[in-house]
Amino acid sequence: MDNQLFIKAYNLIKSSVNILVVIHDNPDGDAIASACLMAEVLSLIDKNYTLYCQSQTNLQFGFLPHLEKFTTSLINFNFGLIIALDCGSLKRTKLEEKIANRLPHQLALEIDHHPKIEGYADLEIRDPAAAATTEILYYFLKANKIKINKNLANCVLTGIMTDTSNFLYPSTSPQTINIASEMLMKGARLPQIMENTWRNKSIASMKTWGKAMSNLQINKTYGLAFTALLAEDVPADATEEDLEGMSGFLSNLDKVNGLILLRELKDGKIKGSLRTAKPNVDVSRLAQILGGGGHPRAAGFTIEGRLEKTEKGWKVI
Ligand SMILES: [Mn+2]
Repeated sequence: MDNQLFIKAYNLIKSSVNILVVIHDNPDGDAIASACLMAEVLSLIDKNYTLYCQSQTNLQFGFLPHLEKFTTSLINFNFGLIIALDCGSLKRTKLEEKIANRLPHQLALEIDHHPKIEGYADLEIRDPAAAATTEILYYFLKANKIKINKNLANCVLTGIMTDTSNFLYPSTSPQTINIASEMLMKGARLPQIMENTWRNKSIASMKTWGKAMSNLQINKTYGLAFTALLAEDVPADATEEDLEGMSGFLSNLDKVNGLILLRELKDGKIKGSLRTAKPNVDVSRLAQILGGGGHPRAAGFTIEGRLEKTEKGWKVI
């Protein structure tokens, strides 16, 4: 990527006062690690900043720096600079009105690895080939000669490990592995990251995953695997984090073009997750038709409705 763009971004940050860092709702490891990395950079140069996420950020990431600074509500919107990280689209910031109607002196910087949906930022750094937003942020640190301390190394590696599902997804490039290796040498703690992001499954989580596995079916016409979770299939004490990573795991199924996981949410909606391991299949196109989005290999959507089991499979009613 163009070093000049990263230098421009850092100059913009350095010349700004009162900065807002925002990530997408229901944040994943990459989004949270990206925000924590930016918070560390802003702390190192003594900037005033606010970390915002509409949803409560998961305590499992408590090992990352500045996690405790996240807020789910903003008192005002008098920020000089808004930095959106890993958001995919303006909609997922959950501040779309405020950002779209910001005052002319309020600038927006977007850093993301999702395919472009709309242009709203004054400065946009996007690389859909990057395995994680923290991978792009690594190049931001390098271009600006910011010394990578243990905190920054932990953030970069957490984003990479969670967004590639521990190097499982094809987005993992030779550079991704090189960066991960460099982060270990700079003090990132891989065992701690794995303990907190992968080896932390609860019994409710295992039971839900089991239910999704036993409901698996294959549509021979499209070579697609699909499965569904009704509201009653999910134990009451299961959290969103318990269900994280499930579709990625199910997509390990052999001899299919992809996987669709449908899950009834409590509010009368259905959440769909799409995954594929095939380089010639783009599941984000189907997700977009259904009002969602994502990457070619991993995408999702939310629709209104309930699920009903029929002879042929599942029907949305
Ligand atoms: Mn990401």
